[in-house]
Amino acid sequence: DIKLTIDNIEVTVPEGSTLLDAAHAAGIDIPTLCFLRDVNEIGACRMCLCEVEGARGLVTACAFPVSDGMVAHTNTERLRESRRKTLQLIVSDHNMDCLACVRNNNCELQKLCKRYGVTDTDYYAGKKNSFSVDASSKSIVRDNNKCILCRRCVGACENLQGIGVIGANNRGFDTYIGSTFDLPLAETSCVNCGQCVAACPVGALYEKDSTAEVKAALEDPDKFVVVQAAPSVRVGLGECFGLPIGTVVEGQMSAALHRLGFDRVFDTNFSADLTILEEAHELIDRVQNGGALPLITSCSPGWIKYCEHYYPDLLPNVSSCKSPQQMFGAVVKTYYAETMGIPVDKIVSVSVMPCTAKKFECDRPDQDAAGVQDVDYSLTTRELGSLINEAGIDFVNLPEMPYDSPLGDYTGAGVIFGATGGVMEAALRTAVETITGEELECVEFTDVRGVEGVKEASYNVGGLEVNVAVASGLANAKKVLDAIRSGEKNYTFVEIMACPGGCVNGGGQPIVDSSVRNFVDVRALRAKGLYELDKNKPLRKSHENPEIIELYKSYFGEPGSEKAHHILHTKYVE
Ligand code: HC0
Ligand code: SF4
Repeated sequence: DIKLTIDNIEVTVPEGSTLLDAAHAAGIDIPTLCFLRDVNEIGACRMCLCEVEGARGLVTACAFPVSDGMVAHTNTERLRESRRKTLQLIVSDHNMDCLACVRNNNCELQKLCKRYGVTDTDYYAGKKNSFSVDASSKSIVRDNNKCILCRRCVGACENLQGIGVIGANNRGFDTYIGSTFDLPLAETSCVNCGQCVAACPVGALYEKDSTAEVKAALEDPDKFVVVQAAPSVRVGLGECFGLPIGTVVEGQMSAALHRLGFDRVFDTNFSADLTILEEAHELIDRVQNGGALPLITSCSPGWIKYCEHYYPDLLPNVSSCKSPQQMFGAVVKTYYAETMGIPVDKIVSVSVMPCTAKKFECDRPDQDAAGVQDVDYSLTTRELGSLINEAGIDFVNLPEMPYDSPLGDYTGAGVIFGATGGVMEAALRTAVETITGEELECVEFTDVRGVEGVKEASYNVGGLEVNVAVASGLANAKKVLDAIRSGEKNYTFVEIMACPGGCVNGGGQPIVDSSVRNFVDVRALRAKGLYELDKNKPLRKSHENPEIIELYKSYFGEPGSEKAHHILHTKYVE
């Protein structure tokens, strides 16, 4: 351990800590802008400069290792003046269009300007850069007029996802963040994951907003507007209303969606259960009949696009199952429309997802079981938060409401989809019972839980050796995919989620300030909420969901039936 003094307080911290860590341990928040742990550790923005007695000049706290007996100061007038200057320089080349900004009130630059009393936005008045906004992508908008060149987005794309389609172009005053050859984002290999959006401290990156279209549908008396909400939204949405990270707000969310005027409020967890029936069937079929193995999950649209760009040779391994979002949309416009006698062209199908890539997924080809798009609009958790806020709904104090039935009931297996390893565990619960014909003694497959980037396990299932791997974050997925490609690993079943930690940490979830994200594991806190929900469910295996049993009995017949294939499965493009 190391003992040091920060702002007249004695602190003891583990070896290897930086001054930023040590100050945090002492309850002091040193301001940062470019530093995002494990994403961008370049020590470039100079916001975190501090004084260390005996050191030459000021030090960058985010990178400076502490040592025994060190004496540091984080809040002297010299430092405050330096931070003011840094901020003044940034805002002098920023369009300061705060009122029209999606990050108004949730912007790290705005917060720091307030904290250091920077109000003179033209202190260094002069030429400002002016950029056109890149709205080419179906998921992400890039507005360089707000960019502060912190490079957190660049780090997210490169280090978390291993993609690196955005980087700094030009030099000096002309520097801007863009794609190679300045291509529109839609023409690059961007997979729409939104990890760059979640990393952005300001309003330079945000999702393509679909709230106007959804509000118009809700106002239209001729439309029957249904909504489904993804597993992870219920452990993220509360953050939009000041609740602690990972708070479960399932019942409040249903109540809010009803109040917003949706005609039916359904649950993607239901179709997660449905996905398991189809995917477990596909797995068993491939194992027994010599199909392409490993089978790889298909529910994460960022991962699908990545596979199409970088591993097209592995597309035969990817499950043909549509994602739960798309299965839901397909079931609403076929089974539900037919059973309830609602004309398909009256139905507007909306989803709420922790994801930006789901917007892209809605528009993919062969996602139109009833001849029209399965899902019409996909909103992020943040967009739903803004609709609820605009409606003046007192979210935190809302009396809880259940989800509508049918298509609203789920088992514990469906809800854990949102955490990395959840789809694997849910599939194992069903596949193992199907193969062995015996009831599982313990439904918890803890080897595949947790936030590690790559997890592996082996199970003996009725004499059959089943090797599984789970990867989240595309840089981690790459390791698993390369091992499959080279033949080094012999997996039976592989789960891949594009975002690190899975959907709970999706690019559409509420954005967590770096001053928090640098010190807590947001992924683990949100995942905990999902596993709690699972634990408290009376039914924890997808094939025991009574609404799913009924759906097969009255409509699809068996998992993998011709009708199921037509409605619930899809193809990919090489
Ligand atoms: Fe997910 Fe999904 S679990 S991708 O991670 O599989 O976005 O939460 O809705 O579709 O269910 C996201 C989350 C979903 C889907 C489900 C899957
Ligand atoms: Fe990179 Fe994902 Fe952002 Fe696209 S959406 S630029 S892949 S981080």
